Amino acid sequence: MHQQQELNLPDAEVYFFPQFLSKEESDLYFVMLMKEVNWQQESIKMFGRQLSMPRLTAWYGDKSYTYSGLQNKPQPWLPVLLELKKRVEVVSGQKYNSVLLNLYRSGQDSMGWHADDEAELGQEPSIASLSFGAERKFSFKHKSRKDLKGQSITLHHGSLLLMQGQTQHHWLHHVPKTTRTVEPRINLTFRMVVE
Ligand SMILES: O=C(O)CCC(=O)C(=O)O
Repeated sequence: MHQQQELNLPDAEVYFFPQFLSKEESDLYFVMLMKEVNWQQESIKMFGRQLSMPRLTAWYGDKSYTYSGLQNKPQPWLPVLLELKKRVEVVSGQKYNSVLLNLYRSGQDSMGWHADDEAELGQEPSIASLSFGAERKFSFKHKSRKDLKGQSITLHHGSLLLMQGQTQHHWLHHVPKTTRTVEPRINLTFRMVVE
């Protein structure tokens, strides 16, 4: 059995599996993902300017999906991604048909505050987030309740974070930049995109 912790966040359901994959398995997955994934440098329009996203991304799966204002045409599943999808589904008890991959090349790469609350993800999306490579801080803040303290956890090599229930309705999350020197990190978020 995987060791499981529930985060103490009101209006949310967040579970953390610190040792979802062993170090040896995670090392192998990291190398395969780095090599086999078709990493892209996407840009987003902000304040009338075209800006490079502060990370590389890739989208695989069965359905297209709008993310950060971009229409993502998925690439067909790679065997390594299907293998990881199956393993995550066993633990979460949920099914996924898509995965968004992020490659944080250094501490200067990041992900801004957002919620995965797009209509295509349904009412109570289950988001399964797998991490490989360098440790990075991952923080939550409530969308409306200023009386609630935010919370941060460290997502490390081989860990799994499961966000479900009302989490995306009430909470934002982000991966901040860091001035520490950090090695690359790969993150996979498995999702179920509905019509
Ligand atoms: O890199 C991470 O851990 C966060 C990824 C994320 O928030 C997302 O893909 O929506």
